[in-house]
Amino acid sequence: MSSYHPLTEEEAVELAKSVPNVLQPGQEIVCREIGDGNLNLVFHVSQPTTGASLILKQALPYAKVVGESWPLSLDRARIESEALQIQGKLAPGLVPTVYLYDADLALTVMEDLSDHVIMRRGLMEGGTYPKFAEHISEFLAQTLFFTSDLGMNQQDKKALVKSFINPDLCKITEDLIFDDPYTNSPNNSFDDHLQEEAQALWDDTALHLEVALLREKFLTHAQALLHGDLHTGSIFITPESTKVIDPEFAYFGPMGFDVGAVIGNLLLNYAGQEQWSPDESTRRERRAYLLETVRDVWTLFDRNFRQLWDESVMDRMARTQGYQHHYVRRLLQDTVGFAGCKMVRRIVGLSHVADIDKIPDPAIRHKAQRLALSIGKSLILRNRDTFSIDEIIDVADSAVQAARN
Ligand code: SR1
Ligand code: MG
Repeated sequence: MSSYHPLTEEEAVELAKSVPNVLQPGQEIVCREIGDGNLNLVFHVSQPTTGASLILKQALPYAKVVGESWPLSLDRARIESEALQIQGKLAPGLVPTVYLYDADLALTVMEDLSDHVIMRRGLMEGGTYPKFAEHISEFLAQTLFFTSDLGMNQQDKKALVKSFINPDLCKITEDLIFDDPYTNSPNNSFDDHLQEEAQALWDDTALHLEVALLREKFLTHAQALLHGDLHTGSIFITPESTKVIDPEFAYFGPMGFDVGAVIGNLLLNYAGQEQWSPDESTRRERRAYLLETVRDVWTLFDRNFRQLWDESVMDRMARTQGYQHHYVRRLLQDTVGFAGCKMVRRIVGLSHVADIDKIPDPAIRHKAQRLALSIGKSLILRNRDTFSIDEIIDVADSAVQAARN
């Protein structure tokens, strides 16, 4: 019989003590439940006298953000710990170290990253991260290339696809990102002042066609092992270090979904800059910095991915002249479409982002929301016609200009 139950802080301490070589015996231990996400319990266990600490993350059998009426499989804890281990091998130093996984308790014990900040918070506070684009593009290129049919044995890949079947978490994405925002769904949640913009989303059939095509890719295109929820709240950061956390949504899907998540979330912060920059000139600089980061993320990813392809591709047919060009172009187009979907869902869907929702003045918040929707919709509408990352920068720039006029 399973011994699963939600842990108390006292039990978390006992489990933490069982991890070899972290906490020292006989010293005071402090434990706090710090989970502020949508789904899990997170315990921070530390030892003030030695400075040692670790994190225990336990899956709950339902979505915490909604309650027990939304059951969720505990298997996501296995998926998360296995994904972290694969990503740790492919992108060393860019994910936390996993110390232990307990299947019965749906528990992963891992490295504490409290010396980092959550990137979403860091960006809202005006932080700059000169290594971010290099790190995240390496993470993306390594993890996506080497879990795809390009970079791994294709029969082994099929076995891996099987062990990353993640129906409950995929269903969240299928509904919250690719369905609810485009209809009057009870799951949606938005400020009253957005009623007109929401109605426009529900009525826009050209937009629906693009979202349906992107949704189809998410449902059917088992291209590589994705992180699956790579927003700026899933990234711990300092100016020197980047750590990707929380891959519980991992499954085999379209690569552009991960790349687009990063870009869409940078652009959500960009949309909120009237709040997060104190004056016009800082705002201009800040927006330029964010757009430069968007450009660098794609450009470095593109370079790394092509280099891995040239050096390590497993598939003879993938060496066919012109194929790489075609593949990477489709990957950019998917990235653009998924980035747009990620933006729209955070404005009208169930789960929002602090970059926008923490704007206290409703008029400034409304402007930020409209800007995010305008950029998001443009990205979705033009995804299949995009040939360069510069076009995305132009979309974001023009949306700001249009909002001024
Ligand atoms: C019910 S879960 C809502 C959202 O939280 C996660 O971080 C994912 O982004 C998901 O869509
Ligand atoms: Mg998460």
